[in-house]
Amino acid sequence: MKRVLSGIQPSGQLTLGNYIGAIQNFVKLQDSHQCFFMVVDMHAVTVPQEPQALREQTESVAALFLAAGIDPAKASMFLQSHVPAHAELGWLFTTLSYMGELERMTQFKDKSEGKDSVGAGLFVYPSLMAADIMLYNADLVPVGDDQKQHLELTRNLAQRFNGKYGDYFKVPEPYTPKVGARIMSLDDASKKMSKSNPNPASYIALLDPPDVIRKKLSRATTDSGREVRYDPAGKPEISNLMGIYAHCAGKTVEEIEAEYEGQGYGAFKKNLAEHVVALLEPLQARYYEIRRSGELTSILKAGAEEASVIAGQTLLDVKERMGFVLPG
Ligand code: AQP
Repeated sequence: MKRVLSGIQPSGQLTLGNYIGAIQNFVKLQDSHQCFFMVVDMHAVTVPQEPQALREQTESVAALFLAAGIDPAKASMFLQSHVPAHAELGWLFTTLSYMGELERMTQFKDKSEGKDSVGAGLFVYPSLMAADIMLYNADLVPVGDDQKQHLELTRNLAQRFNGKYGDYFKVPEPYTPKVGARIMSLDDASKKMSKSNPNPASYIALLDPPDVIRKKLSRATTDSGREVRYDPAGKPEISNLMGIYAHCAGKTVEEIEAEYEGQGYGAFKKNLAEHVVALLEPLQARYYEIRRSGELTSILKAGAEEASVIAGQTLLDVKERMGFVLPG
């Protein structure tokens, strides 16, 4: 069975972008692949986090995984910090990484832009991400478009390791949705929708109540004109909303164009909100049930135990190949 690994940072409230770009595919892949899905809490601390908020967001992301349909009987689900091999292989991969290639990462440039001081963790985090994937020798990594550059680095590091120490790692492939791999901000279609955006009107959070969703979508910026037509270059804002519509309603963009021919943006946005609400309402109900049940702790413990078996063996193999003296 092919292996799948992916993770999401508990760096804010999960958004519809995270769901469409990544989580939806996690759920799809768990039936046919051996899957490992993590809440990457060690990545979240590469930017400042309040301890209480980090704890809450970490549990929230894990509960949202379950609410979205990840089944712990099919996929191992765990917190990154519960499997210490991630930090250890992360360090070894940092030593394999070059400053120049890390400096080229656009996410680092975006997140460090205009800041007086930037943590070193933010700079080396792509090496940790590479280690996350390599620990499970994953074949496929379901991610949104914004993570493709980090995955390219992962592929390079895997090949670099294999070149130096002999073939060991697979070279993983990204797995992205055809439409919706990059959901854009509701207030600015030149920026991706992001959970850490300080403006909540820029994203739909998976836990936004129905009325908040309706309000955010009715106020979402749209291009001038009134034609509901999919043209990401010429009409980026309406095309972004059409991508969201396509996922939530299970329709193609061509079907949506036909449905709204001659109707203008108003009817489209109103129905879009109802499709998003219909998708998220049952997910939210399951989420609150999961939080109340207290089952999360044991699911995460079991997931970390399953992951540790594979991660621990990889780490030993890597250290042996690199020339470390293994414990007797
Ligand atoms: N706007 C998006 N459209 C499609 N996919 C997206 N993803 C993120 N934003 C979009 C995908 O969701 C997963 C989450 O990855 P992450 O939590 O490690 O961080 P990220 O990619 O940096 O996502 P955010 O929401 O923008 O988080 P912050 O604000 O903390 O940086 C990835 O698979 C990502 O591609």
